[in-house]
Amino acid sequence: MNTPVEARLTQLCGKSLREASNGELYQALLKLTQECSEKKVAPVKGRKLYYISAEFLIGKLLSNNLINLGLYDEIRGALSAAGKDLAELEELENEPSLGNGGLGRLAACFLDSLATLDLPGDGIGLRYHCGLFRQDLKDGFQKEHPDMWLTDTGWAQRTDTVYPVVLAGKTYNARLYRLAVTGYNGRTNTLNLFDLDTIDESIIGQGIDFDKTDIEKNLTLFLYPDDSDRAGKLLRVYQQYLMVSAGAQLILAECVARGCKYDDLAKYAAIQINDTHPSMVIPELIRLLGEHGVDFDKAVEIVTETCAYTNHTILAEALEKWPRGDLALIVPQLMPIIEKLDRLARTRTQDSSTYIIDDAGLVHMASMDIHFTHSTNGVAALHTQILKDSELSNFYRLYPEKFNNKTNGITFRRWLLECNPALASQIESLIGGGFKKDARELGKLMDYVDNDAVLAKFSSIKRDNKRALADWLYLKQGVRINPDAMFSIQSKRLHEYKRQQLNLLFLIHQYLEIKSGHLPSVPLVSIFGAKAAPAYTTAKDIIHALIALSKVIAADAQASKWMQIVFVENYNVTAAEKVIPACDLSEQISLASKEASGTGNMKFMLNGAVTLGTMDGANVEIAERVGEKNIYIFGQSSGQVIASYARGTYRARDWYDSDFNIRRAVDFLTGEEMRSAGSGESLGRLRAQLIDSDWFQTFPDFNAYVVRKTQAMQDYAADPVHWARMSLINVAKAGFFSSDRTIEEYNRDIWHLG
Ligand code: 26Q
Repeated sequence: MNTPVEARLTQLCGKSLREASNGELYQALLKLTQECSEKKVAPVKGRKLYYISAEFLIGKLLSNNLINLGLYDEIRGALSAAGKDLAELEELENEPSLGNGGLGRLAACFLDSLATLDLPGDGIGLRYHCGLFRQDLKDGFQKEHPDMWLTDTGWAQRTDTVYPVVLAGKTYNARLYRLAVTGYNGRTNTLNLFDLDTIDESIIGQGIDFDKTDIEKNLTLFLYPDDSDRAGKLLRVYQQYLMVSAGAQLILAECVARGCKYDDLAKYAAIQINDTHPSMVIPELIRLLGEHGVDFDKAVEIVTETCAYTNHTILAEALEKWPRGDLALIVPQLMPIIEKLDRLARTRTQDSSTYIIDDAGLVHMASMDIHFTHSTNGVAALHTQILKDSELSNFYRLYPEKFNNKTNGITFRRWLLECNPALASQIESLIGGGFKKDARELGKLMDYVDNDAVLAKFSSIKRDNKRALADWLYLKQGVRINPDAMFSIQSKRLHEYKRQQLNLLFLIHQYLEIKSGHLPSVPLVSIFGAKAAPAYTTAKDIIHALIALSKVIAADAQASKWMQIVFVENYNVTAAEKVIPACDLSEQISLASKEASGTGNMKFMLNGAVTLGTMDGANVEIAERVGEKNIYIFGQSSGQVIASYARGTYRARDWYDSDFNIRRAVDFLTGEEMRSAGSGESLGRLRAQLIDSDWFQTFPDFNAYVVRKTQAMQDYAADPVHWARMSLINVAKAGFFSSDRTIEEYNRDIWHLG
């Protein structure tokens, strides 16, 4: 029997499903989804949200869209009846990696939730020709290659809309591309991405180097890697202004088309500024309103009422500050406005730490955001508290009413239904399908914590997922891992504050213990997935050390029975969907106070992993919900860390000198075994960096980490049923971390849409 959907698919193929090639089927499915999603575009009545972000890490869209449109099972069935495999078709899709990590993925989850909740909310961003670089780990070092993801046909549709944008006195045409965002059983919204027609991919040279001189050819060529050194980032300013100027013109055009007069913009639009990357939208809107006859004071009032700002970090080095000379060169039209805003801010406060332009002539983007938006939010309870108490305390004193928390969330459609269908259907068989729209219903799983049959089923799903990951890794990288071992996974950007080096030192310690006859309670497979910013030497040294250690262990017949290290090459959304469902122990081990929230922690929890973590970011809220018996917490508190930074007395060398285990592990880095598996130069640099600086305080938490991780391994080995119960409790308590809840809070407190 041919269903209407199947009939339409066949029609779009122009031949039977059996005769069609995978390529033809993929194109037909793309068309079919587009047709179906267009039917769900709904008119906007009241206020509409514009989420402006330099990054939208949306990942592959085929399965996601089929699930959200309710077509997944039907299409998969029809394909399989014709001898075709949906998973194979998915392989044909390039992943749009239009983000670095958490902030970009958060934006993608938010778009999914907005559409699912039937809220009018569109994204505004850039159509990078190359997303985050492709990572290659041959020879034990990270090499970067351009990620050419764009194909002639794709999800983002070219439009005839172009907006003029003036950069350094020259006019460029920003072309609008529109990508449909489908909600789960909800409406269709739009991700608006801007690009220039003149981009020239042939100017890419070695690796990800390219000719930096010609804006017309390179402006949207690359997504900028989250870089540790901020030098030579002028192109970032060009990109940011292209995005906000075209975005602001789009917003005004849409609102005017709906009947907005320029002075009632706030009734039609809410603009969320995703970190400081889009902050220039504030002066740009004031400038554009001015062109339409709105005077400066009124424009400031309108923009303040329309815009809100989200802070994603307390790392001082990541807060954007641009030399006024650079802005005067690239966006001279904004300088008089930024200067006026600075003078206006100074009439409100004598506190020079809150000025927009400082004595050195640096323009502080976050300061402009806090003064001239009506809301500043942090992304987890602890992070918001730290903003109020220390990082932004001077602003908090000035505007206590503007500060609020919005704990991050993740979309359960991608991070459960799509990536872990077996678990999703097991949950549905127990508590019904209501959790797909109302994640809090997962709490009903608590009725089964003592049900042995349910726990056994949970364990067997996890085992299957671990086997599937093992097969995938073998296929992709040729490594074989033991699916019966405990899987500990740390996958996230490589950064010293996230402390992959702490995990590294543990693994060295474990290896040395095994070599001295102290066997662990269970074999451990340690899986890493991480990209390092191309200019971030220490981060690259940590990758290299992990790979070298993995070789040392693999070459040792005794140790390799007990431990194995695998570095997943080119970790991205597609890899995350394979890795996360297979995890037993989720490593969330940042230095307390430094990880604003984390969202990987939520994805692992939702898929039944137990967290090993510090009291940082959203780990605190996870611990609160699952209870201390169902999470492994260790390490200094954020209060202790903040006090220690204030004292400035931390000396890594003292710990190295006085602690045998630390010294033994650190010295192993440059011992014979490691040097024969890796580069003496890189390993020596990492060892010196740890002893001479260790800015993110690995050593003080080392012993506590060893103790807690060893405990987790013992518990896992001793009582699998107990472990399954902890796993179930983690899933049951994950409901709070749905991005649907986060978006409802943004809407209730900040946006007031519809
Ligand atoms: C800035 C200037 C020049 C080049 C790059 C950048 C840049 C790019 C990306 C700076 C920062 C980012 C990304 C930051 C980020 O992902 N932050 C994470 O946001 C998540 C969502 O709120 C949190 O969960 C994480 O804790 C936070 O680290």
